[in-house]
Amino acid sequence: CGFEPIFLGYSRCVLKPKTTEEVAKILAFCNNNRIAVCPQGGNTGLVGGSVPVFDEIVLCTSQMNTIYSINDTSGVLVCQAGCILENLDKALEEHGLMMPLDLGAKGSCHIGGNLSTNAGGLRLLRYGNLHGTVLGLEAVKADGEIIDLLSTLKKDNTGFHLKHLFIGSEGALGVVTKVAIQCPAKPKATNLAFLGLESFSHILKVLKKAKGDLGEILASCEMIDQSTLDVCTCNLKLKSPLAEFPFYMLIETHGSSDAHDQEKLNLFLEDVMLSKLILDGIVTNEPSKMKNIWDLRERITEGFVRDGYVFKYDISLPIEHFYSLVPVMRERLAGTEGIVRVSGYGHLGDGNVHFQVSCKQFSNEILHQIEPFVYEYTSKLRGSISAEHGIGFRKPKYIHYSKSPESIVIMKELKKMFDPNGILNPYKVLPM
Ligand code: FAD
Ligand code: 2HG
Ligand code: ZN
Repeated sequence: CGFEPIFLGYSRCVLKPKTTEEVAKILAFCNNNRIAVCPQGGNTGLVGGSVPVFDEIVLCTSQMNTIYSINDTSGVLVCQAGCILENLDKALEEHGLMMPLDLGAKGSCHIGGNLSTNAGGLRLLRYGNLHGTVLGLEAVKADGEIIDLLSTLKKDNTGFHLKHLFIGSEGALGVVTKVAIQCPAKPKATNLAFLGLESFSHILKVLKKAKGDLGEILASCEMIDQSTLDVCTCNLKLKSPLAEFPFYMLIETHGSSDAHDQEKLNLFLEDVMLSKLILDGIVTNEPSKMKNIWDLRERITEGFVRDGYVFKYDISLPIEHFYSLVPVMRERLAGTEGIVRVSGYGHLGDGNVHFQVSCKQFSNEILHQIEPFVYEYTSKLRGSISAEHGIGFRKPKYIHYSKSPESIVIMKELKKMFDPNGILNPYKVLPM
């Protein structure tokens, strides 16, 4: 993605198969010879799942980039797992369609990687997650057996829904080779509002009102605090169209009629302005202006890297608690040397906050002030310690904060059944 890697790995061998049959042969050989394999897509994952941590061979899907079909009427796209998300979006545009997911890493991440992490992103609020939009997939088990689950049907209740096991399993149960995905119509009208607000309680009120007033056209609802926006304006020198406010919201609408959508959006904005829920705001449907605003959101990950070392947490919390970790942690870390910022932003409409503590350089002392506190805090509120990025190499020992001992046992049993020799992505996802 053009910035420093978070995890450094080591591998003597990278294989780039072109077909499912080649993947099957590689896995059968590795399984017979007990060679560990790390499946890799665009390598944009944020928890180290795609990094060969010891001596695994890398099985990279970058050569598996064929689009098989796009059906204009049903909206179903069928393609190989190594297609880059942004390329799929471009190919769909000619058919009046778009991908149901969008994320800052779209220029590099692969659809197979997206499935394997059950990636969320910026428009999940409107189009749902991949467990809903993926109609079918093909995967190869650790022993090289090809499992054809590549249905293109919207409804199919015949037996257990095995595809879901591969969605979000981070390459631990098999290698996804093909995907069938339901794509929505590309909206004819897109509008984007960027709002400045005084407090998080106002954010909650604006979110509730946006859901009620914008209804079916609400596509994204993101929030950024001032300290986070600074990583884009100060570190990356991006320009914000608004003055400084404690909080910001991005609200995007997708619809089929500009006049209808603008009327709704303008009435909503007038109301929130008059009732002083927002302090200032701009709204635009000009593509270049929308891109500049989305850059302020999508380039946050990159901006943080310039702070030094970033402790990052990807957390789901009940919506009232979405931002509560930030003030709690600011107090906990007050006076600690080397801290650059403690801040939060994220997918407000999905209850998924990205919480970070950035420091000039890695410090064990700071780490121990944050962890395991941050996981205990999340667990007490019955939140998730990984909302959308997965467990990868970074978090197996923390999975119990979000999953019961019984469910971890079942996960281990499933792993044994799919991959009895443990060759697929060892040391990842499940605790040893
Ligand atoms: P990789 O990083 O290569 O792999 C991720 C995991 O999937 C690994 O465990 C790997 O072993 C496994 N894997 C990859 N391909 C396959 C396959 N074909 N079969 C089986 N296993 C496989 N994530 C979000 O959810 N929402 C966001 O908004 C978001 N924004 C991001 C913005 C930036 C700037 C960056 C750098 C990352 C962002 N991410 C986000 C994280 C990341 O982009 C996603 O997790 C993405 O889905 C990973 O895709 P990838 O192809 O890069 O997978
Ligand atoms: C986003 O929403 C991504 O921008 C990345 O999920 C979050 O860098 C991160 O922690
Ligand atoms: Zn995110």
